[in-house]
Order: sequence, then structure tokens, then C-alpha cells
Amino acid sequence: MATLRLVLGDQLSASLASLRDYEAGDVVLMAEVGEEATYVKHHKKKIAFLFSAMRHFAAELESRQMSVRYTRIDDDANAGSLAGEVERALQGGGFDKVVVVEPGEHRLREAMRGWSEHFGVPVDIRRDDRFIAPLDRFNTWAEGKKRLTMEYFYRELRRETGILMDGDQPEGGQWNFDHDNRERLPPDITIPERHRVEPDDITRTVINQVAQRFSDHFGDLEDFWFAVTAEDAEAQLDWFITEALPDFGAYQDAMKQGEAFLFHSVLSLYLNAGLLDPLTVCKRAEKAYYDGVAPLNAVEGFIRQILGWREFVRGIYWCFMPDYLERNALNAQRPLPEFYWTGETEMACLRDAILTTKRHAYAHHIQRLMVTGNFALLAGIDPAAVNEWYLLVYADAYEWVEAPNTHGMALYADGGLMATKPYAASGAYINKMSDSCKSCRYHVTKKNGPEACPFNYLYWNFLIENEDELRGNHRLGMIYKTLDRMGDDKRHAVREDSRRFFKRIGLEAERKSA
Ligand code: FAD
Ligand code: DLZ
Repeated sequence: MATLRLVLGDQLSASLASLRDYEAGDVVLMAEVGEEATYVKHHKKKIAFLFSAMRHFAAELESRQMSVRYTRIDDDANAGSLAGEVERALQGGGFDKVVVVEPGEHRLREAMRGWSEHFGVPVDIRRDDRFIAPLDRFNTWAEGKKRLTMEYFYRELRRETGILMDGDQPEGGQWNFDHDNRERLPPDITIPERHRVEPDDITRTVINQVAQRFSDHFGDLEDFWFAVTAEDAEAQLDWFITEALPDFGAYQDAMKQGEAFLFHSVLSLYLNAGLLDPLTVCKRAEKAYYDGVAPLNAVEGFIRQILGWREFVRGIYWCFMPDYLERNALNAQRPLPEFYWTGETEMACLRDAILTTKRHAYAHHIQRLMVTGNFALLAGIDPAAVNEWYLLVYADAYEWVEAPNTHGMALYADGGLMATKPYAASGAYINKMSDSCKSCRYHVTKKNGPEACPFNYLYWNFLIENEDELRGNHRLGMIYKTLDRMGDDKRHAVREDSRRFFKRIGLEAERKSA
């Protein structure tokens, strides 16, 4: 008897735990299924990327003499779900066992727990060891701690991996160069042209199928340039290391209208789908520092995102799910404004971030956190709706990484597990870090009235609306002191401007009580 080895769409790694002990006679099962593509209506480009990468990966396994049973989205017999596809394969007979690597989303992991009983064969769900720290490592570190701070977990992983270490000390004498990483873009700076992978026959076929089958999903399919193989993803990494990494640090937080990528790596979709290995990527960046290709603030800043944030958010997700997504610490209840789908808003920064997202299934971290995220936070949008939006619009989105970033970091809905205070900002921050305000119909320097930047009054309105929950936060002490000094007229203007604005975009003016 043989083993059926299920490989999911974000498990496209040659070294996958479920493939390691493959033997002649075993079959690798891969399936493009409606259920995974529509449990949230993923961006068309995300589906095209994943289906094409899956087809290329299947071909690669076959070239290594593995037997692959591959179900395409247009196959007549397609069962429509992963469980249905496993069932169909088992019905053919000849398998006494199913092997799979644990999925990256809680809903699927729960469903898989019932598979063994349902199918009547043992289902071996293996650890996903494609991360730098095993989950046990995170849990041991987190145990008994009152506060979980990414920086401390990151330092432990630096020590354990030896990355950017000089003996037992951090390279350059500092763990963190974040304060060097907040520069504005100089107006004359040259932004490097992206390394593109032109779609091959497989990708073009997939794009046509996605256009037909998922026509009602968000997002554009035009201008597809993503890598769909590990080899091409490596080439994207090579390009990033030499062309963008040297400036990644300084301009990590900067934004520029019409420039989606700046000096960011755009590697998250490959890392999360298994086409790139996180430790290898960190080591490549580290080598760039020792070879004199990129400065320490850039290299440390980049490595911190992967060795620090990426590992940390995964630990948070699995440590606190499923309760994590039940939390709504600020009782945010307003629905997601329609313009998140269309980009039709007069706020230039939001319009740019949303249209970039629609076009590329990508926006960089500060656009996600400080523009679309900040607006959703200030406007008190229901976290479930915001989570759904982030999970479906980005090519790199899987719940293990999307949820802590959205629910925790951007919305503070977890009550402060991910962030010690809400990432709330007025228009001044956006003006400092971007050129959007220059072309905006609103005036960032105006605090109130119809011409004022809505971020300005919504910021204070947020602090007023959430006073019961936030006044006790010591990191907000100064802000609440400023609010206390605000005269009644000003406070009234903030409330009125916010009410008027909410009404205009079709939202409830008043916050619902808990
Ligand atoms: P770079 O800026 O080049 O960073 C390098 C790498 O570091 C990324 O490729 C990514 O793997 C990792 N990284 C950076 N920041 C984070 C972070 N906060 N958490 C985890 N990994 C990080 N990232 C996802 O991969 N999937 C998501 O669904 C996702 N949703 C997000 C939602 C919100 C509201 C916010 C604020 C952030 C989200 N992020 C998510 C984190 C981050 O924004 C993206 O990883 C990053 O923008 C991807 O672009 P890049 O590859 O150019 O990253
Ligand atoms: C995201 C996604 C999509 C769009 N489609 C598929 C698919 O058809 N088949 C598949 O195996 N995986 C797909 N995925 C990725 C899964 O949703 C992902 O494995 C789970 O969310 C767990 O991370």
C-alpha cells in the first residue's frame, strides 16, 4: 500500500516535511479548489500567482520522478474542496495513509483533525518546519510573560542563529537600527526598476482561467510579473539584494504616490507560499552587509522583518487562536466603507494605497499600517470586516500572518497583545512620510472644517470615542493630557466634523455602546 501526500498551495517547498520520505508508489496530491479560492474572495492576482506556482511545482516534482495527481480548477471531476479531493483520490484505492503538513490557517487545521475518522485512514499531520523558530520555541519563550515584545524574541533568534552577531554581541553594537530607518524620500531619488518575470504559457493559461472563473473577485489581472517558481523567486531575491536592499533601511517607512514598491523586497508572497526559505533570505542579506553591498541599518532592518516580525506574528497567531479573532477590544462596529473596494475617495493617500492594492495585490507595510489600517482604526471599522479585506486583497495573505498584523497591530482589537498602544496617527504623519497631501483635495494643515484632512479630526475623535478603554494606557498619557487641554469648542468641532464625515461616507455617526 502507498501513501497519499497532500501538498497545499502555500506549501511549494521541495524540502517539505510531507515529501521527505516519499517512496516509489506514493502519490502527491495537489488540487486547485473553489473552496480555497472563495472562502474569502481572494484577489485575482493572488489566485493566478498561486495556481501557476502550484502547476509549476507539480511539474518540478514530476521531473524528480515523483507521481503527482493534480486537479485543475477546470477539471470536470473537481470536487471543489481539499477534503473532497482527498476523498476522491482515496476512492481510487491503493492508499493506506494520508500525509500532510499542518496548514497555516486555523479553520483548515481544525477541519483536518476530523479527516482520519472521516476517511477511515490514518492522517499524519506533520509540523511545518519551514520557519526559523518551531512553534514550541515561541511557546516556551512566551510562557509566563505578561507582555510579549517582538524585540526580545528577535534578539533570542539572533543569538540562536548567529545572524548579524559578533560573538555574543550584536553586529555594530546595537540590536536595532530602527531610528535610522524613518527618512523621507528625497525628491530626486532614483527608484530602481523592478525585475519582472514575464508570464509563460502556464501562467497565461491560468490568468485566462482566473479571469473567467473569478471575474467577480477584487483586483486586476493585467501586468502580472510575479515569479511562479523557486528559481525565479531566487532571481527576485538576487535583484533585491543588489538593487534595493542598500536603501531599504532609510526609506522603509516612506511613501510616494504611484510608486508601489520603492525599496521593499516584494518577497512575502514567495516566502509565504514556500518558494523562498526565510533563513536563506536572512543569510543572503547578512552576506550583503559583510560583502559591503548594503549598510548595517538596511540589513538589520530587513532581517528584523523576517527573523523578528514574521516569526513573532506566527507565534502570536497559534498561541492565541481561535479566541484571538473573537476579541474586539475597542468595540469597533462600523462597516467597511465602499471605497476600500473601489478606491473612490477624495483622500489621496487612501486612494493611492487602495488602487495600488487593486492593481498589484500588494501595498507596502506603511501603506497597510498607517494608511488603510490607520483609517480603519480611527473610523472604528468592525475588525471582522477589516480582517476579511486584508486576507483577500494581498498576494501574501494567509491568516497566520494577516490576522496578528491586522487585528493586533493595525486595529488594536487584541487589546494590546501586538502593540503597546494603537498605531493611531493624524494627517501630519502621512504628510511627513509621503507626498500624498500635496495633491489631496483636503488640507493637512487644517484641523477642522470641511477642508481639513479627515485624519486630523478622526484622530481626536478616536481618542474621545475610546477614552474608557485607552485613557489608562500609560503610553497615551501625554496625548490625553493634550485632549484635556482642548477647549469645548474644539472638542465639539472634532465631534461634529467626524459625524459629518461618517455620514458622508455612509457610516453610523455614533459609536455603538458595548
Ligand atoms: P519588506 O518590507 O521587503 O519586508 C521583508 C519581509 O519581512 C517581508 O517579505 C515579510 O516576509 C516580512 N515582514 C515584514 N513585516 C512583517 C510583518 N509585520 N509581519 C510578518 N512579516 C513581515 N505580511 C504578510 O506576509 N501577509 C499578510 O497578509 C500581511 N498582512 C498585513 C496586514 C497589515 C494590516 C499590516 C500592517 C501588515 C501586514 N503584513 C503582512 C506585513 C507586511 O506589511 C508585509 O509582510 C510586507 O508589506 C510585504 O511586502 P515586502 O515583501 O515588500 O516586505
Ligand atoms: C490561497 C489558496 C487558494 C486561492 N487556492 C488554493 C487551492 O486551490 N488549493 C490549495 O491547496 N491551496 C490554495 N490556497 C492556499 C490555502 O488556502 C492555504 O493552504 C490555507 O489557507 C492554509 O494556509
